[in-house]
Amino acid sequence: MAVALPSVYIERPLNGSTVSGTITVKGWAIDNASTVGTAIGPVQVQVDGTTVGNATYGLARSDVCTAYPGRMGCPNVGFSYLLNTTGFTQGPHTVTVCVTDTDPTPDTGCQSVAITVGPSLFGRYNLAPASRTVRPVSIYTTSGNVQNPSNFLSGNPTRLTGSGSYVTVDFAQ
Ligand SMILES: [Ca+2]
Repeated sequence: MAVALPSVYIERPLNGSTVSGTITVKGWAIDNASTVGTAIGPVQVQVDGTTVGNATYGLARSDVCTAYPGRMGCPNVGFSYLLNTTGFTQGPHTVTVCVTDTDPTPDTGCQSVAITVGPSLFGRYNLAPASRTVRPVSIYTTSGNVQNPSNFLSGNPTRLTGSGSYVTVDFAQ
């Protein structure tokens, strides 16, 4: 008899969606698609095949348990995980969630969704080139107690004393 692997369903992010910042990976998981199984153990979240963490499992999902009545763990079969995508390169990635049942023969079921990591929320307003070294050319203004502000331009020490003191430099760009 074929082993029915645990069923896992990723509801967010949507397959093919473009995301940025911290996103919620959520869905539900139950054992064995065809018979009543065991409780689900770890719910592992992977990005491009590398494990990034374990989701919180046990969120109430009575809607799922109405569709799949009598499953172990019901109605608390939902999972959720906060995934910070800011460290990932922009472009396509694969988010995979793998769940393992808890009987003496562990079986693992996985589901994957394809996402595209887009620019961050304010990325479209950042017009700076990705890599360019700029240097201040002049002191625009100072406020408060600033000693030798022009030292800032030559890489020598500038001392700011007291809260609220600042130097505004001009990059002439
Ligand atoms: Ca099993």
